[in-house]
Amino acid sequence: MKIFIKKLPLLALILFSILFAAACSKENTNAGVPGPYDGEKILVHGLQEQDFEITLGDLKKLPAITKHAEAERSNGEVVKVDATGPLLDTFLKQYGKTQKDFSRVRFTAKDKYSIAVPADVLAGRQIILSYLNKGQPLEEEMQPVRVVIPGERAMYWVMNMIRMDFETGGDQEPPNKVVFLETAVKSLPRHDYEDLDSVDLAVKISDLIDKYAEPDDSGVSNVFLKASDGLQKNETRANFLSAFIKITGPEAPKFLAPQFPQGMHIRGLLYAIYGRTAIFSYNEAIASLPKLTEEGQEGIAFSQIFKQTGLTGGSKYRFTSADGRSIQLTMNDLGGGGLIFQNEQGALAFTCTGSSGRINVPDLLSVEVLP
Ligand SMILES: Nc1nc2c(c(=O)[nH]1)N[C@H]1C(S)=C(S)[C@@H](COP(=O)(O)O)O[C@H]1N2
Ligand SMILES: [Mo]
Repeated sequence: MKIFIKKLPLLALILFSILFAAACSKENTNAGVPGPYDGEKILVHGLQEQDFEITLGDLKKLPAITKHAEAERSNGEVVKVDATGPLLDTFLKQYGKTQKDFSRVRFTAKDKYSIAVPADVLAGRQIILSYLNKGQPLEEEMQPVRVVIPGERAMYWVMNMIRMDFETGGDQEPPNKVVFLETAVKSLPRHDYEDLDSVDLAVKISDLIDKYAEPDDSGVSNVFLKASDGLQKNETRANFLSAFIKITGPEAPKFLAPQFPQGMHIRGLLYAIYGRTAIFSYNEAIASLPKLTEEGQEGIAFSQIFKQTGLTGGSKYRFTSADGRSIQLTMNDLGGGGLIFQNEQGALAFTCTGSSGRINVPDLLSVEVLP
């Protein structure tokens, strides 16, 4: 009896080990097990000369891993998974490639959700093309694949994934022009837009770009967007041009489109870079960036525009007002500073004091860096 009691912990340990091993191997046997969605296709673009399709069944034949991962949703809840599937790198190895060979990988879902995983995430993270969660097949609305990137926010975890675009090049050149959203929208058609139980005003991004970006935009394939809370995203040119910017109401300026799932909307948009033109929101900047006060006027420093957008400095700048009038200023004219502010009538303006004394630009529309 005494002996039996003494040995009980050992027995328990052995029993536990057997059960634990069984639990693990159960998960491993489920990896690769055939299922009703194995014929579902995923389109692959940018990996070979021609686009091609693979099936979930093909992915199930690759070595799989299982990883626990947690991520915060936009509403603050935490999503927890034990994701099983091959790594994107395991898939790419068959074609002699790795994640690091690409500037971005865009995943697109059946529900039209899409997101580009940027180079820094590709370089530092494991990307799981998961088809099991906690050892069980995915729910129908997530089939055939849920992308899981442990350590990254849930916006990258594309469920229902049916297309992968492997993109090279098209890296963002620094902008050489800034267009101020608040001035630009004054001359554009406004549309009623229903969002979050309120009807607000929005402009079509295609109207904005037609009127204010460089006429030759044939080279633009990717658009970079940044929100004041730090969110950064890349959008395809087509998605960007098909969308709206909501300019009044909750969360404005907000990038959105009726055909996008909610998760693709961007609230508190600070700027978007299209080609070499940055569309910049003064309202979002004044609400989120350090303020500067000059002679009793509160605004933001001209230098903030450079700091935020990566606009490269030059020796001369062209400041343009809404009526088309413009003025060229040198570094000396600027006196190394300058303030962008909103006057009592709500119009944007620029002011600086340099070697030519005080200079004012009313109704500020844009600033260009001149060669
Ligand atoms: N197919 C698809 N995948 C998606 C989305 C979507 O709308 N469609 N939303 C993304 C975003 S923005 C988040 S926060 C998470 C939400 O995951 P949940 O539905 O488990 O909360 O899924 C991501 N994957
Ligand atoms: Mo989200």
